[in-house]
Amino acid sequence: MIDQQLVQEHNERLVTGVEDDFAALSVKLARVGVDADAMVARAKGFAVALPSWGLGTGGTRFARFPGPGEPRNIFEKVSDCAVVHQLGAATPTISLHIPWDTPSDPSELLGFATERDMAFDAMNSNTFQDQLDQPHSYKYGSLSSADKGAREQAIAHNIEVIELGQKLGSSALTVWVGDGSNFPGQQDFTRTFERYLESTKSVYQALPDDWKMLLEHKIFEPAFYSTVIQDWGSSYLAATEIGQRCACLVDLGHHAPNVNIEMIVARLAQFGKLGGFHFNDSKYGDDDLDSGSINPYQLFLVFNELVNLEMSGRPFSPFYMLDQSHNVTDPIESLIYSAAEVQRAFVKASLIDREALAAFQDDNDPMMAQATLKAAYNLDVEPILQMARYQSGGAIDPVIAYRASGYRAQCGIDRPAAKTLSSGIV
Ligand code: AOS
Ligand code: ZN
Ligand code: ZN
Ligand code: ZN
Repeated sequence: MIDQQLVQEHNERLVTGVEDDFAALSVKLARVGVDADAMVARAKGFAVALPSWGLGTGGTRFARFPGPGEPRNIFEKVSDCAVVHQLGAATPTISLHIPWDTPSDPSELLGFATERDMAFDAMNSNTFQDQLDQPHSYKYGSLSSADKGAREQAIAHNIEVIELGQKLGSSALTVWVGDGSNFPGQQDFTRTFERYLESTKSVYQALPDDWKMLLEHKIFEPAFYSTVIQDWGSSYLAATEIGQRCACLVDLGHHAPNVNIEMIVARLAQFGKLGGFHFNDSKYGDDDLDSGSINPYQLFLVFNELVNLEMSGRPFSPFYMLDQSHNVTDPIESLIYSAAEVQRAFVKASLIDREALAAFQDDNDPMMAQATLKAAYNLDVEPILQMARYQSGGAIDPVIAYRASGYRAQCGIDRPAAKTLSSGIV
């Protein structure tokens, strides 16, 4: 990890300015009855999980351009995650992808993570690609495959992921499958969905009582004509059929262009089936760009719904994770920055005057209703985020502190990369 002394010196240089900005913002917020310290406490309580696969440079189907000092195994990934959390103070957990990051000794990995104050979040299974030595191929599907052997293999894999997760202190399984078809007529929609339901029900039977199973839908890709769980409707139907502890996971990049994602969030929340999120941003498809980099207002509107749900008093504990592919940035920097963007949306959404908003809605006053949202969105809450990081022992400006630490350069020395021309694939 980074020498805490360095972080402290960084903070000492900046803290007076932050205190001034925070004092000014506190006065401003007090005028509308908001306690800035309470907002700092809320920001400090916010957490989003890091994806174990997000620490290396991603890639596209065309190429991958690795950076220096990339983590070569799950231990190095956990080390990098610990740095992200040390500086950004918003990412205390890691979401593992199996088998990409299967530990040979789970208790050793748990110990390694615990020493660094990191814990494990939802587990991600992978039946969208074949592994060496696996008897059945997923070329034509996994949990919904017409091939019984492939289905059974996919079920067994998911159960193994649950069992591994139990050893690591996780409490959720996220299931995303690429199952679908590329040609009209290739698959019977109904029979395929029936097979998917039957398989996921078998996985659910192995789910511990205190676990959640999260179904992640995606409109297309890798299948380009039809996808089994292509939308929130299919996801909701499946989650409802499967059982009470099964819920839907919303990845922001998995929708048709212009879809009103925040309304999907509201619908799922209203009927108790909102299980979690994969945060990222996109302009065209499942671009997996950094959260808030393209459409921060949408992110804010999603959090408006989430804060609404929280305030409603209904049971609320969705799993949050960043699901991004970092192609041109240092993944550590992107993850630090993205987590703060998600946290920013959360804080801004917490500032919405909900009583006033409800009154404008009931008065049919669209101008003032949207202005109420914008009043919160347009506030610069950076001093709240800075104060939260400072009080949590993180860095006031985490990306600057990270660069000054020379961590990446040191990794470049400690983790010599194998000389291969690596190609493609996220
Ligand atoms: C795929 O598009 C999904 O976003 C999944 O969450 C997937 O498991 C993850 O992105 C790793 O590839
Ligand atoms: Zn995802
Ligand atoms: Zn995706
Ligand atoms: Zn994505």
